[in-house]
Amino acid sequence: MHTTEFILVTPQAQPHVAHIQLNRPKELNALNLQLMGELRDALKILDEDDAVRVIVISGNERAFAAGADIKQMAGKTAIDMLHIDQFSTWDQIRKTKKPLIAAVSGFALGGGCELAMTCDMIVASETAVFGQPEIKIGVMPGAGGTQRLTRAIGKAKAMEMVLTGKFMTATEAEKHGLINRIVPVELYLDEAFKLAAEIAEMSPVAARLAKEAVNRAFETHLDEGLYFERKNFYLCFASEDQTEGMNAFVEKRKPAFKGK
Ligand code: CO8
Repeated sequence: MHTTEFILVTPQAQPHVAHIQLNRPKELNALNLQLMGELRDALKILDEDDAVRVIVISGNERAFAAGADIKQMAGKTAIDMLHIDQFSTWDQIRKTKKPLIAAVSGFALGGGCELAMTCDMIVASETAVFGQPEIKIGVMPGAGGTQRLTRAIGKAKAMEMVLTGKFMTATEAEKHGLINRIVPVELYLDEAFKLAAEIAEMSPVAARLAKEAVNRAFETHLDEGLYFERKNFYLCFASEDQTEGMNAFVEKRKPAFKGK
């Protein structure tokens, strides 16, 4: 793994589970370009590492991430932003094949909320707050917030959050389907790792194909999504893990998945 300044990477935080911690605590993990580049590179390496099956991304208790780095963006013109092309980094993160779990405590705002929503699941501490407050600084969400938030919590709530910049508590976020669960703050990381461990026991082949298929639900019409799901379902039957998983069931034993 490369040396990183703004993230901490533990490839085997527990068996088959990697941990990336966003680590700019004084700036509430504001997502500057370097941090995002480090995150993209780390995810690519972990995605290619056969020993890793699930990746947990967290911040710290006070902040998952308080958004894009406003200080870095403040003086930029539209053409600067076009040349910087930061969203190609986000596009690559989105292509991560392994399941990503965001462990969120404290602020998940702007790009921080968008990063959590780019993950496949969100485990939140009871102190977590979610928001797209960009409107308050004269802009709007740019890394998928208008799309992912709307799909997750519905138009009315998403519109209100995006147009007023109001935050949503963890309790509201759970009620509206944005997150998987809320736990006391001292347990949020453990809970994310517990969920990761559960997924890491499954066939990595099936997990990859299933993740792709669930994501299609957001990206396409039902007909095409069902077609895509079916193709991936058939593809599972080309894996040794499928034979192992089904035989283990018949033989009443625990399967030993190999990711093949
Ligand atoms: N960018 C840069 N610095 C930040 C950011 C940020 N987003 N958020 C906090 N900080 C810094 C503060 O400036 C402060 O630094 P300093 O000590 O040097 O003054 C330090 O972190 C601590 O913050 P506060 O003193 O403000 O802490 P409070 O507890 O008083 O307030 C808040 C916490 C409410 C989270 C407050 O810091 C805040 O409102 N932050 C900005 C939130 C925001 O507007 N986020 C959206 C940013 S725009 C965006 O995300 C666009 C996304 C699209 C592109 C995505 C690409 C990555």
